[in-house]
Amino acid sequence: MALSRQQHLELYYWMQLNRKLEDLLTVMFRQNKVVGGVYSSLGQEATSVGTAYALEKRDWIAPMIRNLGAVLVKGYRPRDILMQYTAKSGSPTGGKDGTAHFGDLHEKRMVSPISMLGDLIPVMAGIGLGARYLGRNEVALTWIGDGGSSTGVFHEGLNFAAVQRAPLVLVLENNQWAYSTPNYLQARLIDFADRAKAYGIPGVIVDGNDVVAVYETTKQAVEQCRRGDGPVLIESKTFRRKGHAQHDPAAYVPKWMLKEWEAKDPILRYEKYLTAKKLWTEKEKNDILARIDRELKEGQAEAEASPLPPAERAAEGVYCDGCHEIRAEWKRSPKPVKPGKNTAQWFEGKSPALAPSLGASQERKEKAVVGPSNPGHGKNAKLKKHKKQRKQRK
Ligand SMILES: Cc1ncc(C[n+]2csc(CCOP(=O)(O)OP(=O)(O)O)c2C)c(N)n1
Ligand SMILES: [Mg+2]
Repeated sequence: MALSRQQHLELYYWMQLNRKLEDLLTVMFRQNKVVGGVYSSLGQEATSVGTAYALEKRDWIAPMIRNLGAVLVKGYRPRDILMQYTAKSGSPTGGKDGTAHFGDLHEKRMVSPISMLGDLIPVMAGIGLGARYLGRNEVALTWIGDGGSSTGVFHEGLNFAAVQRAPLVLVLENNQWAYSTPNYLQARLIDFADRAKAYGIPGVIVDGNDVVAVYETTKQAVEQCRRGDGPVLIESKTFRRKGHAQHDPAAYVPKWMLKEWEAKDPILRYEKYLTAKKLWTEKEKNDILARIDRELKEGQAEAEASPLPPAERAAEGVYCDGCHEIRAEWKRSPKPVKPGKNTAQWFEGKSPALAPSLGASQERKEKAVVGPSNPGHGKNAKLKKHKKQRKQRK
């Protein structure tokens, strides 16, 4: 599980690419070249990158507005992003949408974000369950904010995922603010990870500005899901260092708070770590920065040269005319990946008394539901008995 030197350098590359691409988008926004909004993830790069980096190619993500880093790790290139934000015809949506609303269900396995906070949670639980039915051991991961965790669908989705033991990793990015609402007005909790208790699933806390810790925690959660013992809620403690979007100067954020979090900048912190652990040379750092610079320049030139989509295409793709193909074979595998029998490990040290009984009672319940001796019991049998008695009375 330990990261190789090469992987350490990759994490640095992705975080810097995330930041520098957003810096460029901000400049382009001010030049009026961007169609739609730019939502900064300044200070949150370690969360996006570290979580996505813990996944494999076969796994699924559904990003939120501050997860550009994850989108890049999943395989989109700066040119794709720049075309998308400028609504050019070469963009992933062919210029039909700006901002972050794009995805790819076939190659990259990225579900397009939707604006309704929380709605991706049941969607991703379903994707994880779908994979299990098909006998594929894949994990679905999505993110939610401290604010988004107050929605009804957060609770419904996570509860559903928990009872189904869906292979879902939910990363709750506690960046302390939801627009201008501080997180203490969002929930009466110090740790949002405690929300997990309501669903009987593990809730873990990670320092969201420490990319290695984020990666390692997510990797563990992913493995837990692969074993069939999902879902897992990870609270990443971090900070939103810009306003909600470009229009918001965030004057409501106290200066001292901002300063405190600037000092915890995830990229500067990681640079110090790489140097202290002798994981890189000055030349390697400069090469990475030069590569990013080159990729952004090329991407921007390509995006600016790409035309806007022709007006005739406005009606295309509104209704499906063979553009969507159901590729999955909806046959249950003879050997489905079964849900795990207990989640005891994750409860260790938290509630040891509860852990074994939770596993055992769950096992009993699963047998009762799926066991072959079921049909004679329950509602049907009672109904038959009732009908028989009525007949006899007549
Ligand atoms: C269900 C729903 N309610 C309200 C909104 C409007 N809205 C968009 S982002 C946002 C704040 C979200 O805060 P948080 O979840 O903490 O995420 P952050 O912006 O901090 O990353 C709100 C209220 C929405 N998109 N969906
Ligand atoms: Mg927030």
